[in-house]
Amino acid sequence: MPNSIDPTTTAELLARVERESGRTPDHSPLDAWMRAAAHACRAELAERMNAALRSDREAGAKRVHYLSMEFLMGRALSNALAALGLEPAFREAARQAGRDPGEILEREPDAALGNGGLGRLAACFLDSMATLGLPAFGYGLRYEYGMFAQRIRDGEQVEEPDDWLRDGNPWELQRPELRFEVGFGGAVQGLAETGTEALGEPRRWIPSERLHATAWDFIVPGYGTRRVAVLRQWQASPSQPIDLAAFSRGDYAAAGAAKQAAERINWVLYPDDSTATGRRLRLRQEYFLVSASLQDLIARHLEDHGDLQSLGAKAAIHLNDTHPALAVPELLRLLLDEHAMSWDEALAQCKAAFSYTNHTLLPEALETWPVPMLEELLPRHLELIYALNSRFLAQVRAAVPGDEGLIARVSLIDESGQRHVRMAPLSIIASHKVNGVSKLHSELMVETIFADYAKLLPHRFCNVTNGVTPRRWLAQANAPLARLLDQRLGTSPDWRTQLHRLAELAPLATDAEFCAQVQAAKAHNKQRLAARIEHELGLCVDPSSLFDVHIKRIHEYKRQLLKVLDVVARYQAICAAPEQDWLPRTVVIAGKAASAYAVAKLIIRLIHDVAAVVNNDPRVAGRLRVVFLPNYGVSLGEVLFPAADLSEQISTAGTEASGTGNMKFALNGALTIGTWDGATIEMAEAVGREHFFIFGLDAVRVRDLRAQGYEPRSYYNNDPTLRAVLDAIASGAFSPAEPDRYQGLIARLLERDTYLLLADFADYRAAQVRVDALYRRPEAWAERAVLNIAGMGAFSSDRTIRDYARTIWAMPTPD
Ligand code: 26V
Repeated sequence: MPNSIDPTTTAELLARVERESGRTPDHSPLDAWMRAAAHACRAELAERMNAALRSDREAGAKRVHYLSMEFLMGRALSNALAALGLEPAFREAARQAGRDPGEILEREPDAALGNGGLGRLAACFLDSMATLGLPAFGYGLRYEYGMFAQRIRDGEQVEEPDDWLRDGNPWELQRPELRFEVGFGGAVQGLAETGTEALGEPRRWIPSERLHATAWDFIVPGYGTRRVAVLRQWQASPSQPIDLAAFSRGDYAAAGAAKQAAERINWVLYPDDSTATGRRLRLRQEYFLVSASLQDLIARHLEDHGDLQSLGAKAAIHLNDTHPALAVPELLRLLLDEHAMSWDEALAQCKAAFSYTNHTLLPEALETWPVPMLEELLPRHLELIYALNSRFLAQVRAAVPGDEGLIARVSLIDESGQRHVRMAPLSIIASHKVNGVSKLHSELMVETIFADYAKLLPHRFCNVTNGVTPRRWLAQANAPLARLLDQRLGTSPDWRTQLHRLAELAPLATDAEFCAQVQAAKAHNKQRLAARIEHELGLCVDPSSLFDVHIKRIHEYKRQLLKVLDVVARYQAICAAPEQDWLPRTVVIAGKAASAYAVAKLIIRLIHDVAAVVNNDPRVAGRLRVVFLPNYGVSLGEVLFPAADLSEQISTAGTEASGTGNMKFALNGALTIGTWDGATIEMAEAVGREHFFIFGLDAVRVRDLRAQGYEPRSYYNNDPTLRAVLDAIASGAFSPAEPDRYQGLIARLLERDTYLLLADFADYRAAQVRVDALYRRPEAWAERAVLNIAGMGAFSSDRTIRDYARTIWAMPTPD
């Protein structure tokens, strides 16, 4: 990595800024600077992409194709500069023109083409695949509007469109030569007549609507290598952009209808709620993604290898959740109908190529599609799903005779009400491997939602625990800590690519000087966050207070509401004994609620109502502050994770599949208060459970409590602290203008409490007392912070990708 300033590169960059903006660099707008720097990186990346694709082709290399409806990439410039070794030249050029490099970087909008964990995981994976030199394509959609921008008005979430492409995207490379046709609707012509046996025969689908898919490439640099990964995002256009006959009649709506229908595909990312509205468009998006991607990879395979006999051996196709599961019938269709392969051979190729990751156990998030909708939009695919199903059920009947209950449960078709196709089973039976994303999640997956399939196909299921890229989440986000690691560990080999080297820090946990340096880095990051809070919200927070941070999508199972109950209890305790020596805390919460998720939105409102009361009460001044930072996303996360003292991971045990924020916090030296859930378990095991603040019921106890009949009201009756908290909220203590605003929310807790907040409340409070006590001993706290960092070596997405390469994709494992 060149760390010195290259004067030629600096001069080139200055010249580029001038050429692109038509003004001298000291007068060029910051946006022009950002774009010029991005274009400079893109030019270099395009060369590297070309070299990588050529050498992979010459080597006949196996490739992985990561199909995902979401890639939450965030900003790209800082990461690209670091990977290309251009950062010193960039800073120097900015300096010479009297510009602040940080301000230039801030001009770049986030590419927020994802909802949360699943989309960000895909982005970390691309970074690791590039860095490991694994030949890889990410395939997604080029959404015009990403995750909505969250504004807060009078304490309530307001969604605004995220118009991230408004000024163009300096990173993307349009590939007009990569164009494929994608059909919808119409009918299927029989080359043979229907009937079970004929279902595997080639048929001709005549779609009634034809769109074109064109590729836009975003090149992902690897770190410390010339290798790159390619994120290929599809853009739809109509095959007939204008109906001239309709235009001549003056019927402009009809004249432009095809164009509009095409443009809708790329319109906007769907939020992660399972509401039924607009579902048809979502299905069209999913099919558009998989059809274009498979046609692209088949064309490349034919160029490289001549025929499709080796498709499954040379192309790994990974389904990021079931959102791209239509790839299964689409690949079958392409092989059978377009490439004249036999049924058995086509199915064998599918199984060799496909693998599938499940990211949630929540039943409401398991995708199904109404049969009539599939029949209308994708008639040939529905036939193929039936064909797959009848063969699969025949095998099940042979293996387990006489169990029609089992047949109904494992069928690809849910016949319990209106008929639906179940997308997870479709993905399972056509894949060679199915994985969960943490040890606990993978165990629960085969014990609960996929229990029947796991009995029938025991070798298909496995675990690959998630990870995060240390380049973004440590090197880029936390410059002071990164510098310190460079000093202490050196850079050969670089911890940025060999994260297990963090283990070498463990002996330094008792080194007073090192601990002081770690604390100084933390203090710096807390100052930065405090400044951001003051700038955005006009709120002063004390950087020496304990920063207690809960950031993630707002979901009932993630229990932001439990955090609020804890805050209210603390508030009441301080008010009751103001003379006591309370440890000052700043509670920071951030996260978006899906637009149709009313309870999640109400929780955001409650956080604001509680914050308004707490932050304006002189009795708690200097001891408790509550901050909600709007518009949580990748870039805000890069400020929040490094500034946290305490990481809140408080989901009901058994509900958070893995979590990845938990890893980002610990990597940046925060201690975790959390339940025994997801990957937090493996983190605690790596660091030492005694260094975590674990509380609450574990997954087994959660199951048992539910089975024996959970009665939330008994906790209310028996715990005066809890009762006072719930009574205050329900009676309008935090919403005096509308006292019954939260009555329904509290009634839900008392009557049902699906996520067992009341059962875990007392133990959560007890754990928070332990947190306070440790924070009063800064050396002891710092020691644990260092041990946490030292234990995070295994949670690099490089390790995750090596696991996938070895156990699922059967690709040479990069070292
Ligand atoms: C659900 C839906 C439902 C319908 C519309 C679109 C949509 C989009 C996203 C989702 C949620 C997918 C599940 C998910 O994000 N799971 C998270 O995956 C992370 C990475 O594996 C994991 O760390 C989190 O624990 C898990 O909640």
